[in-house]
Amino acid sequence: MLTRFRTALLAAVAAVGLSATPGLAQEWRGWNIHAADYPNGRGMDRFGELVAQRTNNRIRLRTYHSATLGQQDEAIQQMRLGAIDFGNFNLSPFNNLAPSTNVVTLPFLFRDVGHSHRVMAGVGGEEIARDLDGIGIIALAWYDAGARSMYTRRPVRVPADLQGMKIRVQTSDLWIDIMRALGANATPLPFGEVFTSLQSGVIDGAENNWPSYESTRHFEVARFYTTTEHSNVPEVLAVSRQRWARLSDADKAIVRQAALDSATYQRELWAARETESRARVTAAGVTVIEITDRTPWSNLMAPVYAKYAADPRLARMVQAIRETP
Ligand code: BDP
Repeated sequence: MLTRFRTALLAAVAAVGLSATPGLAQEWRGWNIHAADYPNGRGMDRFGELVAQRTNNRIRLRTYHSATLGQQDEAIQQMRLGAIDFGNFNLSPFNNLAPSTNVVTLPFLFRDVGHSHRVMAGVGGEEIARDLDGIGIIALAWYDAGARSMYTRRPVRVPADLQGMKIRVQTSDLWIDIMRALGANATPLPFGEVFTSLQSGVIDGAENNWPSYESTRHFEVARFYTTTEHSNVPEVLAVSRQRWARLSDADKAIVRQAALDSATYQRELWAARETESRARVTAAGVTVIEITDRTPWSNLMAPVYAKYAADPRLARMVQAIRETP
């Protein structure tokens, strides 16, 4: 109720802001789930600096870090309404809204980070941008999110260890199917609720990349990290269609280029932070269970692929991604 009220209020505020005369200074509100010093937060702040610089402060961006504007699913709805102007989102929370985002979430699809960059610069990026546009969100650039692995309160060495465990996932049917295929029970929860849910034992584990596992302090309550590296789902830096539609072509070009420049910066920071976060949690005594042969894990994904590849468009995307060098 409160949430709905807040969303309506924000939409009203945004509508007033948008009716301002074009050409006058405008301030955009941006959503970020992570802390300001996380690579994504720094990327978004860089985006804002570049836009301000290149428009002589006509367009000023302010990023609200640490999910102060709400959790991810709520923020996506607010972007669609134009109540939030820009944001950095993981692509999995779009799985039920934008079909092509399922493809880049699929387990064990990307060979390495270079492969994912080439896919996002080509077929993956194009298809996803088209689907996001269809729901009122303009994709500007892709941020890195590394590989996601399992982390749990009890050790997981083989898939059978997950049998019956409650594993937190993002809101996405595909993630529920992935966990089912692994024998676990998927528990969709907002990111901000994972720590206390792990602590209280409401869930047995979750899955994420090294920087998120570390920055959220989930490692203090889930002490086993199993390097399944099962998904490399990337992130998007996006602007609401309401804002976008009111920009001149020249400003659109400035905003897009600033987003691309910020992604180059975020990707550099990301690579360094992955190493740093891993070192930090290891120093804090986390048990890292190294998976060297992922075949037993990827074999279990056959039903997941069969289900999602039943859609001819998604099947074509999977094929094109496999053929991307
Ligand atoms: C992090 C993503 C963030 C997601 C979070 C999650 O950067 O956008 O909200 O995972 O699992 O890696 O919810």
